Amino acid sequence: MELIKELPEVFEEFAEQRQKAFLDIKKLKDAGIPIVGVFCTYFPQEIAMAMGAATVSLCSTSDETIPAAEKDLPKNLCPLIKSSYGFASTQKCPFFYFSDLVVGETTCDGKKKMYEYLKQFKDVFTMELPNRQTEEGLRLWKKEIVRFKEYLEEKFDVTITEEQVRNAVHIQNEGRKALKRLYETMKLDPAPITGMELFKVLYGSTFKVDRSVIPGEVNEIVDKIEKEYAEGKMQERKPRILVTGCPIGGATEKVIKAIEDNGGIVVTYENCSGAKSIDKLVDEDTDDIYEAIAKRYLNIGCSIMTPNPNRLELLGRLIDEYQVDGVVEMILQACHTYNVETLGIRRFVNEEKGKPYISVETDYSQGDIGQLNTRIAAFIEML
Ligand code: BJ8
Repeated sequence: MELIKELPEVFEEFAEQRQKAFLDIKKLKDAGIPIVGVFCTYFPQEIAMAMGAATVSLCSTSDETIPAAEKDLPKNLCPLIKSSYGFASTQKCPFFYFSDLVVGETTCDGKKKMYEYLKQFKDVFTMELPNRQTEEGLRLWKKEIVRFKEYLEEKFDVTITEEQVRNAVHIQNEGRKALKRLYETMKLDPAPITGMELFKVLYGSTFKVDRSVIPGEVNEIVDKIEKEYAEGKMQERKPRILVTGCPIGGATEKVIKAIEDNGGIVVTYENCSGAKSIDKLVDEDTDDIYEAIAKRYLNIGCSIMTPNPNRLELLGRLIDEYQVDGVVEMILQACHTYNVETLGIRRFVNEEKGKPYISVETDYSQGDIGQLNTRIAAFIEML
């Protein structure tokens, strides 16, 4: 059995996509294309894409700007929120700098209050996301999506047609299908690539400014992985880990590294860096495209929803389909909604799925790497 050492060139391209996107965005800005900066998986990307805008994920994954943020915000706030605010206030995020508009959603308390202050630096449009996945909630969210469309039309003096929205939905769905095809290669046992390699493509894809290139590029990677696997190139058999919890990226990649440096392999990500943002498509075969978009996004199983059954549904499915040996949950310090949900997640994983579970709480510093390694190594050893 030969281990994969090098990845196809196109994979490397994804790993560096965030840096590349800085230049892409500058070019688009110079060409007069509207830039919309976003933070969250609930953002209905198709609406901004429909008017020809480029959407960019704003910087939020480094501790570099946290000291600056702590001048204005409480210290005991989630690092993702402080980092986001710090990047905005110091103008250190090129994506924020070039954005014509920033869109937020009423998700967790810390984020929605932080958006109020972001208005000092940029135009901010905050969408009212209901916290319940009910019929009433769906009605409100659909109204918010239409309100966002009308806001864009007025602000940028454009008309967004239904055909443009449907076209954007199709592009996004094709991208989701390709990314899903990629992460589904991890159902193979032994796994074909490492969890870090998978993560690099998933994370890199969120910085692809031209979303229509995703299917071609990702399918090329999948074809190569499948071909090499058939030829015997794969990873060693290791305990198969599912990662859940808060979004991972930048500083918190240390958790993936700790798992894979200590004898495990991440075969699936349930969080916003993985399946949560890709799993479901928008129904294209519908008379009411706005309702279909609203349904698809409202059903995302984030801990800001109460109750939050869709997280358990996805988690259970992934545990089964990926033959998971253990679940690692990463909680960002002061993230109350995910932290409170750990009790229900632990019970579900232990009692309903019969699998071991560990939660690790961390921030954006690198000071706890020793402790993370010790705890995760002990967890993997008992699998
Ligand atoms: S859909 S996970 S991207 S809200 S970690 S800022 S919840 S205190 S990031 Fe998230 Fe959208 Fe949900 Fe995904 Fe608040 Fe928690 Fe911080 Fe969080």
